[in-house]
Amino acid sequence: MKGSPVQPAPRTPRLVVAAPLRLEGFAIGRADLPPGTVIVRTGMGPDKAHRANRVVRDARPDAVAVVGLAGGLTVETKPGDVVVASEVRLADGTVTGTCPTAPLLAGELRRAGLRVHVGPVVSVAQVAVGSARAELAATGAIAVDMESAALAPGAGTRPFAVIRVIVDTPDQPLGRIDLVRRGVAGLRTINQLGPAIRAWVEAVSSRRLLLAEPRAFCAGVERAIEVVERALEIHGAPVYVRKQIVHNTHVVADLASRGAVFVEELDEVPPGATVVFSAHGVAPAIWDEAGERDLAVIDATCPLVEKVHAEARRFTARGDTVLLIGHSGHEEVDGTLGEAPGRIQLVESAAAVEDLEVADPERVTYLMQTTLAVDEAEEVVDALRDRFPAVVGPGSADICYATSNRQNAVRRVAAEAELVLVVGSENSSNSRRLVEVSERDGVAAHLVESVEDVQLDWLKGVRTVGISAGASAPPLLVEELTAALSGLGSASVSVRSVGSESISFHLPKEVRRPLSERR
Ligand code: 0K2
Ligand code: SF4
Repeated sequence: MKGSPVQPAPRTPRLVVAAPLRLEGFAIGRADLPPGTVIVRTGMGPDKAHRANRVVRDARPDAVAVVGLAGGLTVETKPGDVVVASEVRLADGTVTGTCPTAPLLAGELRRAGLRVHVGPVVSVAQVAVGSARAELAATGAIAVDMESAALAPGAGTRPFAVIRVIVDTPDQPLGRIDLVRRGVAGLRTINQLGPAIRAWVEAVSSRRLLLAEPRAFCAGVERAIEVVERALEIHGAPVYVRKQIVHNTHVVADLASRGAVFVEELDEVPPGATVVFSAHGVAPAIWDEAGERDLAVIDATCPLVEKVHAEARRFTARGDTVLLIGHSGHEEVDGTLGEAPGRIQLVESAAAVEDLEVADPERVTYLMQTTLAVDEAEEVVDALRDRFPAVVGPGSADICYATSNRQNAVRRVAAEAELVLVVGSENSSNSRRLVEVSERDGVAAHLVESVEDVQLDWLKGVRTVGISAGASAPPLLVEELTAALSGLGSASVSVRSVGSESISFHLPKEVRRPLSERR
């Protein structure tokens, strides 16, 4: 009987767990680890760990994890917390191994309900207490053990992880009674690490990573961020910003750490203060309110959003029925609708077109939110044309260059990938559209704020991953994601480009010359 050849089931990568102490080995051995896992008890201290590397290598691992207890070095690391090493170092600062997948493991462990820290782990030859701990902490290490740095070379180029459970800290040293109580609690926590380690191992594979180009920051977002940065430089902190300057939690947290104060409404801004309006634009009523409160406004509205506002003013002024294709409740939509309250109707879908009531079907104009999915918006326009043959509008030109370019690029990678990851925040319209267009092209796709949001089971059996980022997502987050995925096995990273972008926008006059350039 003819038939396609039977493919052998993919082999689960072989994990070797190095556990220094017998009790640590026992605790992780009872965890839910992948079948075939080899546990090597290395013995305590760097010399024994170093000798154990031969046993680790002889087990022919596809991935190596060091699991055990450790001491915390920072005030944030509490007994019972889990530390996932970003790198392992000797006391003299020599880095013996890096762990690029640490944020992936940390995310998995946090979702399992554990308190997790990611950072350098330093390995010492003798138990460090008192001032020795303080000196180690001053190097930036967050935990101390005696074996991990010596075990890193045993992993070679294979995926390598170090997961340690904290039993003592500088302000909570181990007394005799604590030793037993915290030791037992720590071993119980080690026992809970199994599912995350299993997911990590099952995600180990060689992979192709395809970067969609363009991706991440657009010109309007770069401008908006620079407006806040320059306002801080010129006026000093605090500078108030109405709403999130762009819809990205990392951008907002970074600017907040530098003195920007984000408010929902203008009544939270002290009279006479400086306030920045976000990239998404505001209704004229907000400008009026700012005037009444004597606020100094710096407008970071993207010029391409402002273009749609101008169209709204022009078309309503000439008496057209204006239809705005967009998503209810989005700030940009609120701003555009506010140009002519009650005279612009929102249309959210093709299905909603039949319910529209217009005064004169011969005088209907439509506009669009700048961050819609091009294919969905075209469906709405087709429905409008069917119902109102005389309708006029911008085609899909209100959807900005950055939105449509990122959609074209993500479709390009989706055509080759089994999984698409889009970096962006949940409330970012354009980022969410990138996920949706990928899904409509038949590919599994997920929106992630950062590496830690990537669930390792998404990667199981996946050999080609497409990566993009919304217009409000910092490029650095894409680099971090690519680095973490590359740590799961040999990876080839290549770009799939649909063209480059060279657009930039002038800054508002209020911030064109920052303080540092003034005499
Ligand atoms: O995509 P959204 O409109 O939700 O906004 P962000 O994620 O902030 O992206 C920047 C676009 C701002 C205006 O179009
Ligand atoms: Fe401007 Fe488009 Fe960027 Fe929005 S996504 S800020 S409209 S360039």
